[in-house]
Amino acid sequence: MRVAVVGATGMVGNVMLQVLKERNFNFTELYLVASERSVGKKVEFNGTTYSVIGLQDAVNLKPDIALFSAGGNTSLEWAPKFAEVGTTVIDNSSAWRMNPNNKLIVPEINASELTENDKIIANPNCSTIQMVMALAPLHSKYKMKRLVISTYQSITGTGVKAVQQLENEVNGIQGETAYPHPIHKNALPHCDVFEEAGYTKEELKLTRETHKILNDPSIGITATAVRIPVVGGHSESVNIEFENDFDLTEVRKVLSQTPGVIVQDNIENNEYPMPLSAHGKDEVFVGRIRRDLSQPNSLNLWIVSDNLRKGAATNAIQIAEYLASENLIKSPTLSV
Ligand code: A2P
Ligand code: 11C
Repeated sequence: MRVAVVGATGMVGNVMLQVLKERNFNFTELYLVASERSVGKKVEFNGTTYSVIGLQDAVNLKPDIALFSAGGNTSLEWAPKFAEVGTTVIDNSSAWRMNPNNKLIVPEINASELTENDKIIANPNCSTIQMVMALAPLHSKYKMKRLVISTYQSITGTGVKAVQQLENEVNGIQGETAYPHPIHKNALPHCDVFEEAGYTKEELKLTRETHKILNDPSIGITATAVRIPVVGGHSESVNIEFENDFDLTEVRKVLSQTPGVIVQDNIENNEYPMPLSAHGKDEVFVGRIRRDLSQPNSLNLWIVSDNLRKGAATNAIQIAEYLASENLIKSPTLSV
């Protein structure tokens, strides 16, 4: 398998490289791709020095798989060019997610939708992935009617510039900023851009992507997404109203038996999921599991995961692993 990582010099690209290595992803060649600014830059990875290449050179190399995390505009312009030469693109941006012709995949939930004809596959938004990982098994069992979501999101979701902004603010240095306000000692109810009806794009992603992944647009969903000065992962408070009643012990059992989900819920010992403990891990952590006592059939969960891992790099690489294991990747050099 010849693999290109597009956006290899960025936050997610970097973690993609680490995850490829950790999971022993079977690649014969690896192409590190970034903007023209980085072309020729040397990157050490797994004992080899790679020279960063540009997008056109990468297309010309016709990789089997391109893992994209270089922003929506780069994906919109370049993913079709890779697809045209026969490369299977797994795209971490929001560019293709809601397009009816592109699958939106969390492997544990809906990998079976994939076929060898899917040439641009969308990786969902980080805050959506971790949430649906916990909710999908509960939806199958009790049927979700309505979700009320509040997120507490890591600055790593914004990228290198945001991490730099926090560092500068902590050190009292003036510099470029990623946010319209200070992030140090602050909370911004503003993730991604403002869109319709007063909602941010991040809040709309949580709504629309959840409908698409669970294949159920009937679920009522409302979200508030908040950026906090944290680096290890995103946290989410989710209130769920089900159609059917549930037994709390059974809910815990369902969650603890869900692959990729770990229940961390022992309040006697102050044990609950936190970004600090989720950092660097691939799992989704769920805790504070309790009934909402204000109305029937309702549950509260606290869901935490490393947004750069399961929320981005790991999920994308799991998609690649699934395609490889099911033999759904036709080598471009043979098929085009
Ligand atoms: P570069 O480092 O050359 O700017 P982050 O989200 O962490 O800021 O990272 C964004 C990633 O996407 C980086 O690898 C960046 O490369 C890459 N990138 C940004 N714009 C483009 C572009 N127009 N073409 C290719 N890669 C891009
Ligand atoms: C955030 N979820 O933390 C974003 C980062 O749609 O893939 C990724 C943006 C996206 O702000």
